[in-house]
Amino acid sequence: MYTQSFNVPDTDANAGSPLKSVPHDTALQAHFDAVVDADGKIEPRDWMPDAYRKTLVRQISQHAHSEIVGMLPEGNWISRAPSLKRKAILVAKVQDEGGHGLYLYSAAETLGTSRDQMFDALHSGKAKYSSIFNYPTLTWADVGVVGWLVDGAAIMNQIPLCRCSFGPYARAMIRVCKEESFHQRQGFESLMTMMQGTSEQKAMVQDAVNRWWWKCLAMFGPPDADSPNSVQGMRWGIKRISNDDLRQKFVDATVPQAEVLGVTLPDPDLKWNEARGHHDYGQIDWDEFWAVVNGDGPCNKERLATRVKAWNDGAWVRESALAHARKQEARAMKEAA
Ligand code: FAQ
Repeated sequence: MYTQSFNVPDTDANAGSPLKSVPHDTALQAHFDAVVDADGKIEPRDWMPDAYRKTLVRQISQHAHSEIVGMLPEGNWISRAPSLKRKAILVAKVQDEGGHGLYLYSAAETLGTSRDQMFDALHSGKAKYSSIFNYPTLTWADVGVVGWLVDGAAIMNQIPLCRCSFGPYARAMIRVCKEESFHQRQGFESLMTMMQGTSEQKAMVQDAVNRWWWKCLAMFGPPDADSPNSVQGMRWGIKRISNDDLRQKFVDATVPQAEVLGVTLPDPDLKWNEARGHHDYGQIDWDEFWAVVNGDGPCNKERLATRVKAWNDGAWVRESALAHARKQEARAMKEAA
C-alpha cells in the first residue's frame, strides 16, 4: 500500500538505502557510534545496525498504533459531548491523534517497513499498543481525565523523544508534543469547569481520577529493573530518561495540579519526601499491567475488533485510490510517449 519506502528506487545510486541489506562494516559502525555519542541525528539513508532499526520499528509502530487505538475511548463521546464547544474541541483532539498516528507510521516507513506490515501486526494482535487504551471511558469526566492525565503522561514521555537519535521520529515528536500540550490543557480546563459545578459533577470527576490514576502511572512501562529494552535504548539515544524517572517526574508534576483542581489522588502512600526531593508513591499493580498488555484488559478485544472493522470497511477507499493512481500513471505515460 502507500509507503514512503517504495519511493526509494533500489539502484546502486541508493547504496545507503534502508531497503538494502548493508554488510556489517566496522567503519560504518564506528561512524554510527560517533554520531550517536555526539548527540547527532541518524537519518533513514544512513547506515545503522539492524538491531537499532528493529528497535525503532518496534517502538515507533507501537507508538503509532497507540495513537490510532487511542482515538477510540474518546471518539465514542463525540456524539454525547455536553455542548457544541466541547464537541468541537473533542473532534479536533481525536483528529489530532489520527494525525499523530500518520506521522508516526510515515516515520517508521522510512526504516523500510510497510504500512501493510504494521497494520497486519496490529490486526493480528502481534503488535503492542499502550495499555491505557484498553480501559473504558464510562462518563464525560473520563474524557477530561484522559486529557489531563493520559495526555499529561504521554507528553512527559514524549518530550525527551524530541531529542531521539533517529531524525524522523524526533521531528515528528516536536509537532506531536505541541498538540498534546493543547490536549492536556483542554482536559484540565474541562475538569476545572466540572469542579465548579454541582456535587454530582465533582463526584464524577473524583471517580474518574480514582479509576485512571494507577493506569496512567503504568503507562511509563515496567520498573527500570524489569525493562529489557531500556539499557540499549538509552545507549542508542532513543530513550533519554528511564521509565521510573519519567514516572516520578509525572507524579511530582501532577500532585500540585490535583490540588488546584480540588481532587484527591487515590494513593494513601503519596507524600512529599524531603530527603529525596520527590513524592513517594504506592505500589503499582504490575500483574494487572501485564495482563492488559497481553490482551486481557477490559476492552482489548473490543478495541482490536473496532480497528479491524475500520480497516475492512475502508478497503474500497484504498482500492479506489490505487485505481486512480494507476489511471493517472497510464495517462502520463501515454502523454509522454
Ligand atoms: N503498554 O523494556 P520496556 C498517547 C512493553 S501515546 C503496552 O520498558 P521500552 C497519546 C514494551 O513495548 C502512548 N506495552 O520497553 C494519546 C516492551 O515490549 P516489547 C504511547 C508496554 O520500549 C493520548 C515491554 O513492555 N506512547 O498516549 C507499555 O524501552 C490520549 C518491556 O518494556 C508511546 O508509545 C505500555 N504502557 O519502553 C492518544 C511512546 N510499557 O515491545 C490518545 C513511545 C511498556 O519488547 C489519547 N514509546 N510496554 O514486546 C516509548 O517511549 C517506550 O516504548 C515505552 C516502553 C516507554 C512505552
